[in-house]
Amino acid sequence: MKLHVLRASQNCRRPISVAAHLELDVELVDVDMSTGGHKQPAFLALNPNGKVPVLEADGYSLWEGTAIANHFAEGTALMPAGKKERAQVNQWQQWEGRHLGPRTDTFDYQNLVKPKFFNQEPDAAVVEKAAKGFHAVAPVLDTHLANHDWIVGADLSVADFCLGANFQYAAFNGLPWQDYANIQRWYARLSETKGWQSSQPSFG
Ligand SMILES: N[C@@H](CCC(=O)N[C@@H](CS)C(=O)NCC(=O)O)C(=O)O
Repeated sequence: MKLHVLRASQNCRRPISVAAHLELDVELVDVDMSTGGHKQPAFLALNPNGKVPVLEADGYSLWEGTAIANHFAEGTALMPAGKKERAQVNQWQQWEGRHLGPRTDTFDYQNLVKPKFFNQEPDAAVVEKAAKGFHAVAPVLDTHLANHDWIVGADLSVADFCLGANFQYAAFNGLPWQDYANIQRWYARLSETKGWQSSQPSFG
């Protein structure tokens, strides 16, 4: 299987970290976005959205990082067997995609990507709006983690990797997460896992 990626992206970190944790035989293929590699016909045949990540497997392709992460996790210890727990994995992933991710993405893009790749200043108004949005949703996760070591049940699951990607640059992208001690402790726990350590991207 080939996983086409931009290693620095939080969307790609989700399936990359799960594959690394499970030691799956997945070849990472770096897509050169600077030359539009993701808009070429061969790439668009795999993912008509022209975005990474996309999995190229035997006879099929799969896009959306969380969907790929779940596909990898299926049938392993990272995907709970119980119906209730699987629904909770789904719940947190949906919440991440809709409420948390857009806010953390903004910090990555405005404070890291724009200055480094486009030589542009962050847009202060956009960052301020994202900070407000982040503070509106982060307490939900922080409160949950006050009495849970992991996102779902008692064990590490694919949900931890999917949510963890939101915080991969929090130490230096200006994300205002300082007051969320439970998120920080959980993220430190995730950072000790094999999958997280062996998928650490270098930004740039
Ligand atoms: N919802 C998608 C988002 C994928 C996405 O936005 N990927 C970015 C990299 S982080 C991309 O390929 N952008 C290129 C473009 O939009 O032209 C996922 O979670 O996989």
